[in-house]
Amino acid sequence: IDLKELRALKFELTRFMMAYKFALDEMNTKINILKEEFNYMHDYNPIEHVKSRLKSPESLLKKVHRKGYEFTLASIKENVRDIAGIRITCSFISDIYELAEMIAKQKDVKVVEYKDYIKKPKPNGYQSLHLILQIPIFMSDREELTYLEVQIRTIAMDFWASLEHKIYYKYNKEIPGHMTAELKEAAVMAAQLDQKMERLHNEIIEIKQANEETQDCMLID
Ligand code: 0O2
Repeated sequence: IDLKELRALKFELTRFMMAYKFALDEMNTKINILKEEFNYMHDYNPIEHVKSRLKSPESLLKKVHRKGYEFTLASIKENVRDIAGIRITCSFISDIYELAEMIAKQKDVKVVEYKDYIKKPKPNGYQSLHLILQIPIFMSDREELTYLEVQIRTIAMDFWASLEHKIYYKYNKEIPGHMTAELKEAAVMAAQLDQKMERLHNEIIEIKQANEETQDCMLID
């Protein structure tokens, strides 16, 4: 490969990755708008935190190799749909579905895949809602439809997934048998905690609504 070819390749690769960076920028803006407006309407903030990342070149190459995809930009673009990833941590399980719906019903967002690992957790206990989206990115000379993955989970789900991920890599992806069972047990406990918090949250909403109704009645009287 000569210098001219190398320059052309670098140009192509940089432009390829730019689309994903723009997809993240666009999605982050959408999430911030939803967050602010939801806060205004419902008087509380359903989003605890948002983290976005671009897949590293190393991790991207590993995935292409592992899945046996063709090594061309066109094939990578079509097959690797999590080059741009956003993880949203919500307060309650119901917030996850509400937020997913708010994202999915936007006109320029197409939900390509909807993977509900909350209703149906992975065998190891992993829980999260994954959306593979396609959004248009408007470049100087074209419109590029770009895939991105949005993972939405509660704080408890995130806590479990972060530590499980650390343990998984600590043991070089071979977790001892008893730990697998204990991790799954921990995932069930995290789910129970989420359900308890959801019940408390609903109770508080009901009390608040009842108080508001009483106040309204008093105003009318
Ligand atoms: P990273 O570093 O987070 O990007 P694939 O994406 O093709 O490998 P699949 O089945 O299409 O697999 O996607 P899946 O499993 O729905 O989602 C993959 C991503 O979800 C992972 O990305 C993790 O972020 C997360 N995830 C899925 N399963 C688990 C799990 O058991 N434990 C933890 N901690 N996270 C999980 P990457 O690319 O593996 O890593």
